[in-house]
Amino acid sequence: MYETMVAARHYEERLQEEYLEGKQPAFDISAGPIPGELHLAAGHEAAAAGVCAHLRPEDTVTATHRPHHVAIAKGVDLQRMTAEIFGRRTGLCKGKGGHMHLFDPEVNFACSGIIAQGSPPAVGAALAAKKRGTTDVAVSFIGEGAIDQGGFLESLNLAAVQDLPVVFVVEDNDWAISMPKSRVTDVENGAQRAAGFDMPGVRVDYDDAVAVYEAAHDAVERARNGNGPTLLEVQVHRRMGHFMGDAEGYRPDEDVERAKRLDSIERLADDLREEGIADDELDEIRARAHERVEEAIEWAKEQPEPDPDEAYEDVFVTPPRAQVVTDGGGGDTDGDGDTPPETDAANGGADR
Ligand SMILES: Cc1ncc(C[n+]2csc(CCOP(=O)(O)OP(=O)(O)O)c2C)c(N)n1
Ligand SMILES: [Mg+2]
Repeated sequence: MYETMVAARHYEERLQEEYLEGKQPAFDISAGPIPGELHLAAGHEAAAAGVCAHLRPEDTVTATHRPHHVAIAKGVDLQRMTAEIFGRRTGLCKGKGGHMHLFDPEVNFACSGIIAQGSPPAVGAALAAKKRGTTDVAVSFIGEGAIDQGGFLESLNLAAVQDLPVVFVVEDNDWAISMPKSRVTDVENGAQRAAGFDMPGVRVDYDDAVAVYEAAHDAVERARNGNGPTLLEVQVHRRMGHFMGDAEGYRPDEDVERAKRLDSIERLADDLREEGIADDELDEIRARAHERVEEAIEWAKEQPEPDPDEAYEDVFVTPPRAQVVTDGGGGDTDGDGDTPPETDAANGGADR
């Protein structure tokens, strides 16, 4: 768990550096080696490591728009995940998904930029496991800002009524972008929601990886043994902005300082030292984790960019291009010879 957490933290710190390259001075979100938004999970590591330590590759995990720590803990291929984040062709989704859309069927991992979107598919995976008679479980990670979403609440209900092997994990970092949780929900903590669905609701009040591990043990075992779902909330801390480039003007300085002070990785290192693990050994683990991250980033940056012609592959519908109204002319009106046949068939070839 320590190695996983160190790797996850180092990964986010390195991605932050890479991301900011070329984006200044006027913060151009599309510039630099990682185009688009980037939500980093520094400060959330204990939740991912403590829960995923109980999982096998066959178990399903769905994560959020802030997915890297969970993906690393679940064992997603770090090189292909990094290539995806850098928008490269050998990425998990051929560079078309980006950092919020990582899918690794080898270890049954998925995530989404639509908040609470992961809960229904996790319930689906749990239902499939039950119908197939396996002992696989599913885990749905969401943020505390998503606990009032209909998809999440309906997922709790279906999981409870059918006793499905699923664990709902709420990562409570106190904020949903700039919105403090006290302004959007009246329950003191997300675990209380479980009572309305007659399932156990457990909250780990501080991001102690060992406490998360123990709470997750009970929840995962309960699911594996056919005894139904659990809702587990873990207090975590957002050490960075909501996304890279967030100036956090809404956030009190004390809150930022507190998040930095309460470091779950340091806490776990202290626990390990108390258990007699030597500093040398901790250094070795850290070095190994850092090396793995550096190798993945180096590898990803050497990967080819996708060919623009591949943009229309792997899509359900060929997106319409900019429409140019012509007086009855059809087909390839821009003369570049690449008229997508579906588009032309759908609109009669009359406009492009
Ligand atoms: C359905 C939906 N509504 C709104 C958004 C915009 N949005 C992106 S992240 C976010 C807040 C998420 O907060 P939380 O669930 O607490 O996760 P955190 O960012 O704190 O990890 C919102 C509202 C979205 N992506 N999806
Ligand atoms: Mg949050």
